[in-house]
Amino acid sequence: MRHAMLAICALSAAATIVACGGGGDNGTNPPPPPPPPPPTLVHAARVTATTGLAFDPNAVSIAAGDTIYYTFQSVLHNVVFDTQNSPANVPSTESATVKRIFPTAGTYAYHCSIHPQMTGTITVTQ
Ligand SMILES: [Cu+2]
Repeated sequence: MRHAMLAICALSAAATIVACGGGGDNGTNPPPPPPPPPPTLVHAARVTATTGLAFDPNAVSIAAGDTIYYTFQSVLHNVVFDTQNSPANVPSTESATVKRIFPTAGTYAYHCSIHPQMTGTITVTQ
């Protein structure tokens, strides 16, 4: 019994080169992706209770809901608020940072009870 010879056809080496038409610019480019959303803004300001016995800066304006970071240098200070409905006073602290949030518009005066000449004001706008 003779087996049928399978003819194996080698693919032609003549590759068909399909030239891509370069002239297809007809305004169909996809739109650019939208820009990423802006980062969440953190509203905060810093007040430093300095070794020079001052609050620096001693007047700060922020918006309601913003945070003040009180940074205490290497001298013991505190923050005693003189205004009704202020955030909690900051007990005597050194070499640390304590934050207070001001949720309500108003003008908040404060001082350091250890150094009465140290005074400051936080003005909170709506
Ligand atoms: Cu002080």
